[in-house]
Amino acid sequence: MSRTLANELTNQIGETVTLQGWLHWKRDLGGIQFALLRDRTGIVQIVVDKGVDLPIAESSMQVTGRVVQNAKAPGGLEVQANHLEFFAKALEPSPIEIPKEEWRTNPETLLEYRYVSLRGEKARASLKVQAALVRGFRQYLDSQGFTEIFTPKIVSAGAEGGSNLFAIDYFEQRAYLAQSPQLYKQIMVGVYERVFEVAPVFRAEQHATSRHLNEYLSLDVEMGFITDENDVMDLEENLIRAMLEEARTSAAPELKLLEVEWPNLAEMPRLEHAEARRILREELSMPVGPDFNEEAERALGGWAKEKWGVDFLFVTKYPEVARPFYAYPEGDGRTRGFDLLLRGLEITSGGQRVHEHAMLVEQLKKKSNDPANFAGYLEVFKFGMPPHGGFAIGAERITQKLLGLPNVRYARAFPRDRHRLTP
Ligand code: AMO
Repeated sequence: MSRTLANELTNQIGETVTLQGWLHWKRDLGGIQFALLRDRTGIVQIVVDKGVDLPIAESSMQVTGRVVQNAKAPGGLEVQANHLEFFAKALEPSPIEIPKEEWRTNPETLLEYRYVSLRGEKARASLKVQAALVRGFRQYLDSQGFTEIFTPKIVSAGAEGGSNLFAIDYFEQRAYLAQSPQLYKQIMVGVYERVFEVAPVFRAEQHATSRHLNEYLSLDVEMGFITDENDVMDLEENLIRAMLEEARTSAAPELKLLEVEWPNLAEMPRLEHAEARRILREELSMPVGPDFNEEAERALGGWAKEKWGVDFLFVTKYPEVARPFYAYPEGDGRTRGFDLLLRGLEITSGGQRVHEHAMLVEQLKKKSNDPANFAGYLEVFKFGMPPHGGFAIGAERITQKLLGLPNVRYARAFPRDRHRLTP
């Protein structure tokens, strides 16, 4: 037996084929039964004799039959079954009606029964687009001389400051789940100049929001021998174009199914933080602090779309008070740190980093960090670190905004949020 996939049937009209997949849906029309079989490439209509006892939807199965044209069937083809076999019959009706899966139908239920709701077409399509974005990330950076690295996720101190650290018992010591690979990717610049990592990171976010996860996939980049943060933004612009191009070419049916509105990739303007703040205050009448909250980001995104027709917007020269100790200070309260917004949501933080030992100790102290806690990290700065910088893209956030998902949770197979540890 050789298996034919749903998307290969157009070449097999009139022939007998064997398909494998899941019973997506079934309907008994008295004289005849219709079923839909779903495999990794699509959905096929199956015509089944009335005498056959079809099991519950989501049973896994094999169908042998003849491929015929039928204008009314999905894709214009159907298979007239003459033999059916079931690998594992579903034991009970799925708690989610998979063919009717809808974004807005009770999100809690979709997440609760993720082990089956993920089989829905939109859920599958979303994560497939994400896989293509991540593939594009790797491919582009490979092509630019970057080396992929794998850094520890059990660490002795937080890298991003703040209180959102998960503490764990590490034998006799206190350890933490890594908030980011920040310190390690910098150390690795001293080894390879250009590095990237694709790995989960952990944030103990106190509040459940539509854009925060407690575990997310961080797409990290770090590069040495830069002039300033503009080199880093130049790289990120091209990287994002390459990631989206990979999605556009390798996940075209998924993007179509999700009715994705393609963003403007031609321009990604760079707006200084002080100017962004002025716009928010004066033009949009919004009270703003040094770090923009969700509403401010959304307003700024809307402003940039209306004014310049852009979807991506860099906010540059973040003030020191809103950045971690490793951000390179300009000496006037600003840093060489930036954020990138997509459709009014921060999808990236990045910038140039401090590369001199003395300045780094200074910056740590300024942020009330005890340099002793960063001893292992500081060591490398005694050994000729070049000017360097980088950024991290939140994989779920870019997926969420590209696809227009209402919640970042749908951009992760098994989201961890304030109240969710299963499935
Ligand atoms: P930052 O903390 O801003 O920077 O995180 C970088 C990017 O990660 C995503 N992100 C999140 N996504 C989902 N849930 C969360 N709780 C969450 N927190 C952050 C966002 C954000 O822009 N070390 C720096 C990066 C660098 O400078 O290289 C860092 O981690 O998309």
